[in-house]
Amino acid sequence: MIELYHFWSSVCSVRVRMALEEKGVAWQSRYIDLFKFDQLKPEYLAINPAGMVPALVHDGEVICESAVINEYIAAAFPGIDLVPRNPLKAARMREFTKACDDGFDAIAKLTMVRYILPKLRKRWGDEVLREQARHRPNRFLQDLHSRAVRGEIHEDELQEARASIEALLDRLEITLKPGPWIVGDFSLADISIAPFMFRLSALGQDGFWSATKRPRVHAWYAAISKRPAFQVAVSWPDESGGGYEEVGLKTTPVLEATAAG
Ligand SMILES: N[C@@H](CCC(=O)N[C@@H](CS)C(=O)NCC(=O)O)C(=O)O
Repeated sequence: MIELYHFWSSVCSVRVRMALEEKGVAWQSRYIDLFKFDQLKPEYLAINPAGMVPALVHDGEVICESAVINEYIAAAFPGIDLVPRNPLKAARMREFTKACDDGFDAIAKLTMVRYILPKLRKRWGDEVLREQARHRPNRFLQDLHSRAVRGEIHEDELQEARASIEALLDRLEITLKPGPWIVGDFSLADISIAPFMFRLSALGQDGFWSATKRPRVHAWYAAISKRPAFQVAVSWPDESGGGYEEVGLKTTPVLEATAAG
């Protein structure tokens, strides 16, 4: 029995849905609505005391952290190899995944101002949001949410976040030189960054990898968008409705992206 505690748009949840889909693993959905604060309810904290999604439960064993979960999925289930057998390539894959994890804060800041805060405000008043911010699972999220509600995430900070995303994408452009995937064969490295890029594209930031600016990243994103696992993983519905469109963002239609690629 495999259960995944996840949320439709959570980039880390998309990572794990992609890995499960690539492996063809059947799983049960346990939906944690981050806009209803399900992640902070005692019944979920009993599963993941960190109060974050995703969490995978396999035969009663809980595994947390998307990169760790994906390594587990890669090792525990038959099917496509998601970790290279070559130790050096495996090391390169982990280095790249770590760089993506380190880049998460920058994505979270851009996401906060354009998507999360506007969507939360449609459901809750600022008083509730201020209170919930205090209960967020870690210092980074507590600070991000409380400053967002107070309107304290300013353009200079967002500019810094964009610069750090540019640096990660520069690294990706160089890494992709031999291709076709990040470490040669398709691996968890590709899965670790694709959901970040889907989010950036929903935020209207796909100019970061236009064909002229970063041609290899452009071609790589077109190729990964065609993978059925990617399409399934990014298409999980917003179970409380509204999607990205509710706050004026576009969900890049996956099939259209495929046709364009
Ligand atoms: N390092 C963690 C990060 C998980 C994470 O930050 N999850 C976000 C959604 S993408 C979350 O659950 N946030 C809860 C909150 O904002 O209260 C992982 O890779 O799984």
